[in-house]
Amino acid sequence: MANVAVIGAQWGDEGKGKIVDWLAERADMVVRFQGGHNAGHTLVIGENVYKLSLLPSGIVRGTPSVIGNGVVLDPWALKAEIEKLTAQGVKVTPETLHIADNCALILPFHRDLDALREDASGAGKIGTTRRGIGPAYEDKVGRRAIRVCDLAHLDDLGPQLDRLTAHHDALRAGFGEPPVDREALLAELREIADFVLSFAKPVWLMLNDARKRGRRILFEGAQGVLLDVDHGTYPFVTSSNTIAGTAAGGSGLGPGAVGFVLGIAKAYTTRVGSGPFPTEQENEIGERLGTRGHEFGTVTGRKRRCGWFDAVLVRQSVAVSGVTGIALTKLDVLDGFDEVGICTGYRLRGQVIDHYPSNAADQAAVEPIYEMIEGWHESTAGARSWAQLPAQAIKYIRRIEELIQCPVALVSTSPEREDTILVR
Ligand code: 2SA
Ligand code: MG
Repeated sequence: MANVAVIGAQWGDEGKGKIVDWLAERADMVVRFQGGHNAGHTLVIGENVYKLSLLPSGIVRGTPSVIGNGVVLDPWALKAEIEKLTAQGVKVTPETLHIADNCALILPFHRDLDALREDASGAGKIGTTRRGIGPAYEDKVGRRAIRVCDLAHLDDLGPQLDRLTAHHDALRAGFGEPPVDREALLAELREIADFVLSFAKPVWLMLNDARKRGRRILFEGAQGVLLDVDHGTYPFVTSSNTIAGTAAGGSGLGPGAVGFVLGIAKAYTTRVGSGPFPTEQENEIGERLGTRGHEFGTVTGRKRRCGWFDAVLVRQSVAVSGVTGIALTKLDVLDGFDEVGICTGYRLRGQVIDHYPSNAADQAAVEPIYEMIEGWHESTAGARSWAQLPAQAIKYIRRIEELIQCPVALVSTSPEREDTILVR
């Protein structure tokens, strides 16, 4: 089996957690390569539900798990998540968890800044998870970040800390906030340093070595392609590249390391946070999708916006992320609709277009063109074979494949791992 990268093909929450868990069994390692504890991956194993934000999903079953350099890491969130999992009976040890020593840290003032900006933005709000993700990436790219490896040298941070605090003090002053308390920050970091460092290493070495020995690596993407900082609905995006191309760079491997790219897409569309959403249904249809699909954020509990499947967007995700096959999830949520809609194109100021424009105003202005397909009244919940699917559901899947120009490789029909149909 080639290495697999699992990425979200929509706005996140496509059900990556379950698919990663399903694939983790066949992998020797699971690697997170971007994002931070803004992710929300839910795993249902028998009676137990595990909600992960930062840790790779492999951790629950004891598959060696890696947090790559492309991730921004909040040390306190890490500790809290490990403690929560430990209480659920999951063992997290330096043998099962490996953290890149060149990861940039999320610090308390990043979280503050994220919230201050969101609260001050009114209608221009991004709708972030308020975890400090954006500000932490800004400092990384601005060459001011404190990284995991620096935790071993807290007494020598001098000039780096000067640059970092000078930058934040100016920003904080703009919000009427006091300057960063350096001594308090250092004290907090000293307290948590050994805990984080116990998992830290140059994971690129470990991963390259694993590659040489033919170990199978599963790359676990977070969020989705439409939240990618370049390819997504900018500025309503997250602050990392979420496409499969990041799997290599975000973990310290060459581009050839990523073999099969599995894009996860819901059989309809959801979005949490602000920003354009052409197929959004602010009506009974959207309500019904949200209720049947339990569409609430894993991390923040926010209600997700819901709408019909947008084939234009998924086709674009397939292209920019190099998706080899799609896993279609939550098909059962569509059970019982008289008809289901698929967006096949857009109308923008009278012109028909077949892709999503880059400009934010154009993105907000497009009107979806729908193809309505007869629905099915049978239940698909828990179906485990193609033969158990109603004919109309199969028709729906085949039409999606045609429109997105990518085969559907898996269909998921419930949160349970076994309720998965392998199409080819
Ligand atoms: P941020 O916090 O800077 O990354 O927010 C920027 C945008 O990215 C969106 N975003 C997400 N969208 C869906 N799911 C995400 N993870 C959690 C989940 C979210 C939650 O799986 O449920 O619990 O609310 C996620 N993370 C970031 C975010 O909504 C902004 O639009
Ligand atoms: Mg999620």
